[in-house]
Amino acid sequence: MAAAPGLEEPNTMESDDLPAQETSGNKPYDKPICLIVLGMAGSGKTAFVQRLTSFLHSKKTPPYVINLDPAVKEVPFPANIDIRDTVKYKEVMKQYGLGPNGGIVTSLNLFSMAFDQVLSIIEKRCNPKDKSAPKYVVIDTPGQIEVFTWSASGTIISESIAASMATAIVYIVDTARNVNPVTFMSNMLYACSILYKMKLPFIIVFNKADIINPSFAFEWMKDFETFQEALNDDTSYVSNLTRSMSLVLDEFYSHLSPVAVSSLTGTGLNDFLAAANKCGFEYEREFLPMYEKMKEKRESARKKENMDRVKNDISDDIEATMANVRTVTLAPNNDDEDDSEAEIENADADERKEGKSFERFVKAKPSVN
Ligand SMILES: Nc1nc2c(ncn2[C@@H]2O[C@H](COP(=O)(O)OP(=O)(O)O)[C@@H](O)[C@H]2O)c(=O)[nH]1
Ligand SMILES: [Mg+2]
Repeated sequence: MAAAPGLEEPNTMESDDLPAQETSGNKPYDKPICLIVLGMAGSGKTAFVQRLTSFLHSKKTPPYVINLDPAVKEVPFPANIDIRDTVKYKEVMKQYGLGPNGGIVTSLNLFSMAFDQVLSIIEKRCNPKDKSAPKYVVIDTPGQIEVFTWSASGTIISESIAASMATAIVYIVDTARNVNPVTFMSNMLYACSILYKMKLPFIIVFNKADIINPSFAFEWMKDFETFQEALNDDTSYVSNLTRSMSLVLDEFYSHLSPVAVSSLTGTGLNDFLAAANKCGFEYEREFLPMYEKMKEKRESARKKENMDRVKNDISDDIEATMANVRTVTLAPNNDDEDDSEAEIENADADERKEGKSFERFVKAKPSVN
């Protein structure tokens, strides 16, 4: 394997040493943007959210921060919404007889059921018309990545937010653990699968840049021949597969904004914000139309569901009315017997007619559905 640049370097890297991002000519995206922070356990999601939060505070643009990790002991940043205030993960484990992983997944599922309320709070707080409203919503997710990426709750949460404001996935990579090209490739394949699942703009953050300069990863992503060279010494089945996969991933890389960051020292955060800014425009250009269609579909499904409920209620009411009318018809009445019988029969016929005509009206009105 070719040695990655900076592999033996001490932790002396400054911001200028990091790969430069294209920041010039970027118009500022002036609406709020939500950043969902994902990554393997220990990659530094929480540390990144903490560092970004304090960086944004220092720039006088404090973000709106949400912690979705129910199992974290201490949240090292000021969270505006903390899942732990709503769901006690240890209680969930006890109540449902679950282990730690099941407890975390179920806690997130329970939280996602009330996410409509959370979303309306976020929408109110981040109203784009309010000049002092937060420009960034930052979400920290549970340590184990699959809890969010392969659960129904993760999809519900990310889709609900993305239907309401610009949203991007921030995928954190532990650079020091990805110097091996085969490990790097498997991490990128995971990132790729998340991109296709989440259908949102994507930023790859090569974190822990203070330990090792991520320029080797940038090279591998830019030029697959360099990556193939890194694999040269390895002729195993996995590395042969990796070689072929690298060609496939070329297309994936072309849609990415990779940035090098150290959550320990805070280097690279300006580059990160430039990438987030680009994602805001990308969301509006490529993803918003899809989310608007999804919103419309969901809205019309909701309308149809309400209409079906109304139809059911109506036919229940008609049946109940008919039953009443029949009871009244059968009840003995000695006064003006003939007159009242005739009246009831008329009412019965009228009810049937009204019921039928209302049913016809409902059926003939597809636009209401
Ligand atoms: N040197 C260094 N360590 C980091 C950096 N980011 C995170 N860490 C450490 O990596 C470990 C895991 O970080 P954490 O944020 O808890 O990871 P999470 O599970 O993804 O939330 C902690 O010990 C952090 O101090 C970084 O940029 N540089
Ligand atoms: Mg964490």
